[in-house]
Amino acid sequence: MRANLLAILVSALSLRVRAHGGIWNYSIAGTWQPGYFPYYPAEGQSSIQRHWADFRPIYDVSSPYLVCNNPGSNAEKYADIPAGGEIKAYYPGWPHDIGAIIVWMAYCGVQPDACFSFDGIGKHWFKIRQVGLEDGTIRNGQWALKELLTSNYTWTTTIPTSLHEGAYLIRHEIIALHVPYTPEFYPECAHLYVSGSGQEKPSEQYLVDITGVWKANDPSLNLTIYEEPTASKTQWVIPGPPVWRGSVA
Ligand SMILES: *[C@@H]1O[C@H](CO)[C@@H](O)[C@H](O)[C@H]1NC(C)=O
Ligand SMILES: *[C@@H]1O[C@H](CO)[C@@H](O)[C@H](O)[C@H]1NC(C)=O
Ligand SMILES: *[C@@H]1O[C@H](CO)[C@@H](O)[C@H](O)[C@H]1NC(C)=O
Ligand SMILES: [Cu+2]
Repeated sequence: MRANLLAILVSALSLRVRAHGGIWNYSIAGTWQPGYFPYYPAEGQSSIQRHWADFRPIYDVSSPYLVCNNPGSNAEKYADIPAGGEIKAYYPGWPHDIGAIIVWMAYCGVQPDACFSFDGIGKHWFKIRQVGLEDGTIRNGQWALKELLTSNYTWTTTIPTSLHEGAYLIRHEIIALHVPYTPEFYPECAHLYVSGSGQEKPSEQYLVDITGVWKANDPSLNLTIYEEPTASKTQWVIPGPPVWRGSVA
């Protein structure tokens, strides 16, 4: 019954929302974790993922929804992962092949449930992985999103081994660049508790406020991939701070 309803809902909705998407599930240190499903009522769902309303992108770079999507309200639970562990994000499909994927974290606090009282606003966020244009030209080259399309719509990230233990938000962000002068941001967040003996935290130079990190006039974001001189460039500068990897490889 529920499965049928889901099938009907998804096929009806896909007519309108085909062009967009988001993360549906995570595999965390080998354990499968359902995501929050935006087209069901929040009631009855239990997920490590913060709530999001629909598959549409965020356009406004100063919107609080850029942090953990709209509305970005709390998950119901968190997942345990050791520092150095792997997190895989599964998308149910992805339609765009030009753009970057950036994975971020923010420290919520020492208690395992600290993210339930942390809104993610402020200078707390650091990158742990970023992939933009890997090879070729802006118009036709190998982008992170092309890699996503040929990897079972799965994006794998390792939690830095030396990261101090504690509760963290993890935020996956797709930046799609196929619409001229209109970058699309697709963020989703999940609650984690990272364990381990690591002692490191990223220093100031790695930390940013998400509502403020992107500039609407940044030439890496406000561009058209279809016209010269941009189309045939072989470099695309990934905006924002450097990636924090910690001192242990
Ligand atoms: C994946 O997430 C979707 C959406 O929340 C959910 O319907 C499905 O049951 C999940 N699959 C698994 C294996 O957890
Ligand atoms: C591809 O991803 C789906 C989840 O979206 C998963 O159920 C399936 O096992 C994955 N296949 C492979 C080969 O990893
Ligand atoms: C983006 O670039 C276009 C074309 O150069 C320009 O007209 C527009 O004002 C720019 N937008 C922003 C927000 O800077
Ligand atoms: Cu789209």
